Amino acid sequence: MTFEDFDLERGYDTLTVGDGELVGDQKTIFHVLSGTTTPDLVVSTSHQMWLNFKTDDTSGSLGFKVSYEEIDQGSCGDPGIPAYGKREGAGFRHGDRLYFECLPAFELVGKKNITCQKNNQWSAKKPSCVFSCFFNFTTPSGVLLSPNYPQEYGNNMHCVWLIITNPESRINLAFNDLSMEKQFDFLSIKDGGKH
Ligand SMILES: [Ca+2]
Repeated sequence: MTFEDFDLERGYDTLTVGDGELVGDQKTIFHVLSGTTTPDLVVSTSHQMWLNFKTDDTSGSLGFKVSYEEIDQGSCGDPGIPAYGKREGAGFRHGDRLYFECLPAFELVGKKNITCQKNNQWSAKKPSCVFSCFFNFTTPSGVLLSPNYPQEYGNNMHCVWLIITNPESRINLAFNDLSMEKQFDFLSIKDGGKH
């Protein structure tokens, strides 16, 4: 079972996921999910799994999109590849290990490698790749993101990026998606490398 979109009213609306056939059985609960935090995937111990979605009397949210797929006994399932990252190792079976790396300008947050354990669960979540707050770009083209994009950026940050291209060239900067709190958060762009 993998989570594609997930946004429930934090603390009030919940999706509970459990193992086996006994809906609501406390002993079989894998996760009680709320807000926007999800596991990479959930793997059952047998051929049955249950979901219990509960909302309170006010305030909705975007909701969720979860998909499931039948997999072999002895597999931990495909945990996916982090956005802006790479993965090595192809097996998802007991004892198999996956190695992760992030693209240049991204920092890996979490575990660099994870192992498929006997209980059909990975030893950890796959890591995420977060855009660095300081980076010098020297390639002819590139993409800059606010740290955590497309999630919200953090508080009290001060990031500096420098773009250095071929001395005979100029630089064309295009904005694809910009959403910042007016007046309090700034993005300044300067020419010539002097701040
Ligand atoms: Ca609600």
